[in-house]
Amino acid sequence: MRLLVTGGAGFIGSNFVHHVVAHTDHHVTVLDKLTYAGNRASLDGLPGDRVAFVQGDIADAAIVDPLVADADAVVHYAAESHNDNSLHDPRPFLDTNVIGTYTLLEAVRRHGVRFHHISTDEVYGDLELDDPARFTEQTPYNPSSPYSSTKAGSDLLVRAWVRSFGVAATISNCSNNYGPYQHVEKFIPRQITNVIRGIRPKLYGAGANVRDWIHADDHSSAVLTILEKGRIGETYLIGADGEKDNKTVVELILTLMGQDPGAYDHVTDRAGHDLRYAIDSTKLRTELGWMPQYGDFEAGLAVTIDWYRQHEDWWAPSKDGVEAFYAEKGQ
Ligand code: NAD
Ligand code: TDX
Repeated sequence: MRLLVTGGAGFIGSNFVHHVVAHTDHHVTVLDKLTYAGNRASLDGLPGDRVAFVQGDIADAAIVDPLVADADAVVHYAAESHNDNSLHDPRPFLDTNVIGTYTLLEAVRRHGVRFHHISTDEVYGDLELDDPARFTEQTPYNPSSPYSSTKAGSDLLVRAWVRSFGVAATISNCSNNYGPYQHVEKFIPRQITNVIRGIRPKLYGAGANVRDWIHADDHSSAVLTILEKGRIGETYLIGADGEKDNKTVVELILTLMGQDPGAYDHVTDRAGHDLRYAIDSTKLRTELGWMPQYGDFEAGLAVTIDWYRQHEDWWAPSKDGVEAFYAEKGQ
């Protein structure tokens, strides 16, 4: 297959391109705008006869149209992805997540191309900390932030284009990813690189908020499974039973890096901070036979810490700017 991967120079998109090259014969064209979050170096080392790169905006129909016409399937990762940025300046989230997705949908509709839309569990809002429930494909949409509301909007556009125009699309909603190539603005890489730089990790509020962690490579294998075996028009939730509160994760990072597990600061909480996300991925596991491979979060985190230790050249150019942005907000 010839895959068009949008956002393939970002965190999860680049992990997916590496996964596809290692595990399939597919050819990949990456379409990425290279915003602050995109990094061409995340695709270094991949074979030129398997992976092509085009710099461009998914909201630009003139760029999108010929690339979609040449593809057998589009896997759509490109997005503005950071909640804290969406609280500061929501506009790019509307432009990319809503208008960008609309532009891609119109192109796949014109050319009859298969579409897989990457989304997030945040479209479902949050759960109480003491609620035993987890999100399923039936959970009503209830997004909290400008980021998650634009992702919810993009999911609904995909559903409408399936129903109204017969577009051959699937959707997946995944929980929090960790692994290599994640931008230092995000929770886990921020704390790892803080410790490397001798800065104390920063925990929002009390740190009781729970996230359901999955390794990015498990997300990639799930997306490939849905692309190959998923039923058109269906939504699949992706998760690996990795619920942890933020305080536990910070303490684990400090311990794995040989520091005092209490050597972190509590900082100003995020506005509207979602309490807990948790995914029930029974449908994907039973209907499509997918299983995560990275069962041990602590082992996966240790490998991720090593990656950041060995790739300071990859993350260092972004670090000071990100910390200055957080410092202005008391975070
Ligand atoms: P990221 O911010 O690391 O990467 C986003 C990529 O999209 C970057 O390379 C950026 O340059 C590119 N991009 C942004 N705007 C663009 C535009 N207008 N045109 C073309 N390219 C553009 O994000 P990520 O964490 O890798 O997330 C990827 C996708 O996965 C997003 O759709 C996100 O909603 C979803 N998701 C993320 C997580 C997570 O834990 N990070 C979990 C579930 C779902
Ligand atoms: O310095 C920090 N300290 C802190 O306590 C940062 C950056 C975050 N946090 C908290 C906020 C969250 O409870 O850690 C948790 C994780 O934060 P993020 O890495 O910003 O992720 P989150 O807001 O949960 O969203 C992520 O998962 C779902 C991705 O960024 C989204 O793109 C995805 O949709």
